[in-house]
Amino acid sequence: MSVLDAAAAPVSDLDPYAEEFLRDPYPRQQQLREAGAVVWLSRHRLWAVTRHEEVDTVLRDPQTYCSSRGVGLADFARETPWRPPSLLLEADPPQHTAARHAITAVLGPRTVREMRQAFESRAQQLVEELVRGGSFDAIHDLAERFPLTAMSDQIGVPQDGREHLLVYGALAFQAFGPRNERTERSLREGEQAAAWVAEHTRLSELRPGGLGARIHASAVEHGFSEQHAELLVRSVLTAGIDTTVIAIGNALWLLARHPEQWAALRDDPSLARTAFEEGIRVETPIQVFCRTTTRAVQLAGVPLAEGDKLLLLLAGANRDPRRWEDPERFEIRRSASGHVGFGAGIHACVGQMIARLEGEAVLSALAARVQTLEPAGEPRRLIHNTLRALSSLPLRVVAR
Ligand code: OVM
Repeated sequence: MSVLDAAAAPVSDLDPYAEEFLRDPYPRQQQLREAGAVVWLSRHRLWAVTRHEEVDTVLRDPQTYCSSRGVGLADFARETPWRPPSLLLEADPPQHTAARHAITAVLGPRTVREMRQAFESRAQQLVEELVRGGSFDAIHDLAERFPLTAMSDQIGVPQDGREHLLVYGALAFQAFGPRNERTERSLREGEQAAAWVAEHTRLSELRPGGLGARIHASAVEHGFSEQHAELLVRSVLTAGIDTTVIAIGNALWLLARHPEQWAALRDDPSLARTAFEEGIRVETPIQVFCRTTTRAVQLAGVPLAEGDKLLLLLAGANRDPRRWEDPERFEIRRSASGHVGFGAGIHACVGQMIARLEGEAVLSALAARVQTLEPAGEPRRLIHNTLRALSSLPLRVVAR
């Protein structure tokens, strides 16, 4: 950015990685959104893209806004990434296209259909147990337990050590932020988890016939080396468990705080899927992702230089009043489709149909079995560079 151009663009010294921002992000995201569609963040020297229309535009133009220079603050053209880049997330066409094909061949509609029965029974079983107990920690006892059992079984990792997937997911997302104390701590505390994940990307460690083994095989069939096949399995282990834990936890928190929305779901469990989607819109698990410009370009009238980093406020876009009526309101009957919580365009979440199936299974099992769902103590918030999540959520339920 030249000195001249700076005058044309709004500037903010808000720090999206400051603790007070992360604790209560929505008023600050709104402030940035009202300052402009594209705002220069002087503290981190990058652009915030604040509104739904422009976030969507950037996500759908991977030629101009690339992923191969990293989708966090680190520019891979200048800095060494903390781990070998993902062949899927941190890649552009044509390399990305090949990786996407290899993985989509496994995670397609047929696979998703075949998982429904197992997910529904596991969700019903867990809910039954929790209803008997009456009160529980919805993060530990439900939001974490469901993906860690049902989805890990599908992937085909052994039971022993699965909890490393939560630590590893949190670490990978932390590292999209700056190398601040949060990132450093996650790197220190995630060392064992990273070793476990690396080991369990290997075909020899994955259950034959499971998603992991099938992705590995599909990758090799698509011409990837053994090592690259392992990297593709790593994508699923990174992004396939922790994210759904958070989305389920956030949905439960929203439902517990909005009794009329809970009542609507209980009275019509077929709303489970849209309720989960609406939860992702208002409490977007992955709050931000970055892109890097491949050329000089104007976005919303703001001139960007080649190599500029853009911080896409996905959560801000999902609450943009230009796109959503009464955006702050959690309304499970609304159509939240078009939200960017799963991204958009060629990089849109490859596991989103599985995520939705998980959310639907958990929420419909609760709706079928529970009369009232209430807070039973103060939730605890995780303060994280990229993720909007709770670490504890005490709930009380009464059977119907
Ligand atoms: C990956 C990946 C994909 C999506 C999200 C993500 C850490 C990682 O390919 O490793 O977040």
